[in-house]
Amino acid sequence: MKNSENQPNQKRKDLERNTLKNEKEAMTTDQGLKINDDQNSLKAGDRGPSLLEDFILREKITHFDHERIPERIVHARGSGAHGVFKLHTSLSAYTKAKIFTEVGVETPVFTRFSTVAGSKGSTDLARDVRGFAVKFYTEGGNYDLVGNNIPVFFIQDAMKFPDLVHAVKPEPHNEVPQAASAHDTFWDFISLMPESLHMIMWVMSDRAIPRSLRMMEGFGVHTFRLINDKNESTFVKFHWKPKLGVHSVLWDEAQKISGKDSDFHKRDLWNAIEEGDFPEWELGVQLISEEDEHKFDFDLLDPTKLVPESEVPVKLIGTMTLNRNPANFFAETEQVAFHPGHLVPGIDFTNDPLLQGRLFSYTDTQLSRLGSPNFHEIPINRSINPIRNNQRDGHMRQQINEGVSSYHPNTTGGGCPFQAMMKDGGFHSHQERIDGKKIRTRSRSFMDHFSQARLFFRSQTETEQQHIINALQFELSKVTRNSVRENMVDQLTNIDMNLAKKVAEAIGVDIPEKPAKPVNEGIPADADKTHYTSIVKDPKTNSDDALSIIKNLKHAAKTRNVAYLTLEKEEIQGFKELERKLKKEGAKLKVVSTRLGKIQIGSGEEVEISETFFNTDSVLYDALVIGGGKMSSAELLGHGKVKEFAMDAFNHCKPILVLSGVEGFIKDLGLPCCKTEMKTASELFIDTTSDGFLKSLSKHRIWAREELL
Ligand code: HDE
Repeated sequence: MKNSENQPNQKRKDLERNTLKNEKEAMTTDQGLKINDDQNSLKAGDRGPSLLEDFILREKITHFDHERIPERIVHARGSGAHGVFKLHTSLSAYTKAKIFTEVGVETPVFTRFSTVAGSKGSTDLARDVRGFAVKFYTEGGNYDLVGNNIPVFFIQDAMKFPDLVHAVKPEPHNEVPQAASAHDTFWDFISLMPESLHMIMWVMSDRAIPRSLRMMEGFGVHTFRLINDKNESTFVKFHWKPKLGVHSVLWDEAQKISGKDSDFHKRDLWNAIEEGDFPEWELGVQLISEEDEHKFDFDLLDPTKLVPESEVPVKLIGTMTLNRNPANFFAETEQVAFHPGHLVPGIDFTNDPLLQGRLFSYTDTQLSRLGSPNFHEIPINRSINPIRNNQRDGHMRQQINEGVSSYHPNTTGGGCPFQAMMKDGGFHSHQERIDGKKIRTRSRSFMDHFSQARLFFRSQTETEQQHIINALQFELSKVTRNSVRENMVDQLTNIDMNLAKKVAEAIGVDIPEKPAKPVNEGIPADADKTHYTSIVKDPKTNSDDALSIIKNLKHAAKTRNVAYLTLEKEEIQGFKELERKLKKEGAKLKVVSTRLGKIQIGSGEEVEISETFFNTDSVLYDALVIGGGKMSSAELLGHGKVKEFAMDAFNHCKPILVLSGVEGFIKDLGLPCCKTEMKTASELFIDTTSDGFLKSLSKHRIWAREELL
């Protein structure tokens, strides 16, 4: 018997022996009874019927039958990790929240990233907003910053949230499509809701198809308040800036990844943490004084607007490092319960009507999802500050409250628990003067729906603008009702005529000649229409570089995966040298060939073939090396999968290194751009030296190649 075959058996034997030896690890029922036979149910005779008496079988099956809980109504699919937040710059002039004043203190955190529309088992690479929720376990109680990877939202008022979610979820008659906005109901709703257009620009941009959860920005979205120890308030917008920079994949790539590895983001986050490449983000704040509340040409309370970084720079204050994977997905990532209303003294809300609605929704949803008002007692949700109050009982109560007193004020419990003074950390809502009629309306200051959509589009590079156009063409081409496509093009005319024309061209809609009158179907029948008419104007600034991914590109090859393609029969040359260079930059080189096993690498050494052409794919790598050795171009081309691998890498603008001897391979690939004339490697933006390749890798993609396609 070969050694490799023997190993698992040996392991199994060791395991069995240990289990028998270690009495403490004996299997038990939920009541603690040691189980002797977990393989067979209790029967009347060898081949007879099973007996109702078999409480062990019943317990096991009953528990299994109730294993599932309702998934989150939105953000059902997620990945989480533990970590720490460490402050490096104090905000003590603005807030009394200790996490933002005590420099150097490490606060434990649990962070969950998610997609929004898809169900729990859907793909990671859907075109969608990503949730970015952080729970800080502070000594003053849990603080949750429940944000997204896009700084604005689709709607201005919580009242519209169920409509938005119904529109984007799979259509109710046939439950199609899963985790996709490219369908009639979503675009019908959007085409009638101009307030969503700014967010639509972001969702159609590459932000909605991140390369990795580790390479996304995060935003608190709403304007919040910081409150200092003099009870003075400063408006604040929160930002998370990833240390690895912001990077995305291409839409064609995203769709293919969804088929090849729908856990791509989950696996990437998990592996990075397991390998010690701990993802890091800088927390940043934009601070706006109370006096400046009205100095902007939009309303700070409107969640469809951002504060341009060109107007208020982001001040970086601390670092979040995710350094530990959950031990159990269900217990931690699934059961974690975030809430924008989980606050600590020093942070407070504003009257943003979307935020105000969220403050109701999150506890309400946990009651049906986790099934009890005691969800705060689940380990992942527990505050590190002891809980003392007069809330009692309820399903699955864990805390054993002693004594006779469960009310306040009392003498029976010696007056405990006491109310905390403000100076001792007692929470006190910010006092804000409110004078107004009770009225169901939207402020006129919320009616400019286009200028920031335009600012976003105009701030993008040409490549990024083209990606937005491509995304809109794709999404709207999936809409079956022509009237919806027309309405959508009308909406786009108010953002940018060129954008609207290019989209119209591809989706069978008449090319618009002038901006259309904005629609707003949601106006109540007897409302004053002038109050609701959209304001169409230019943004104050014409462009803000912070909004573009490419203009802020962080050059780094760190944690990138490079595939080294080779046919198994050849000894591969120069591998060690290349691996060393990549390793120095933090990148990983993996050999992909026709079979698993080992391959010779020159000096008599061997290297592991970690993937094969049949179990992996170009879209799962950041870059490609086409191996040296004695393989001929014809041999490589003869292998269909090698060809497909290389074509995809080329089309997705990935760095490619062609080692000497196989340069001809690329020329013979039959690239669309080379049909009439032969192009050289450099004309195709392909590297032939490892140093050039490393530079390309650190730039993420060779966008110039898109022009050849
Ligand atoms: Fe949420 N949202 N949301 N949301 N949201 C939920 O709460 C809701 C909004 C966000 O990883 C739900 O526990 C309403 C904006 C994240 O567990 C639910 C409105 C932003 C997560 C809910 C919004 C978010 C949620 C579903 C409009 C960015 C996942 C499960 C008024 C600032 C948290 C749950 C996690 C989850 C309601 C809008 C972020 C139903 C009513 C804006 C990251 O309570």
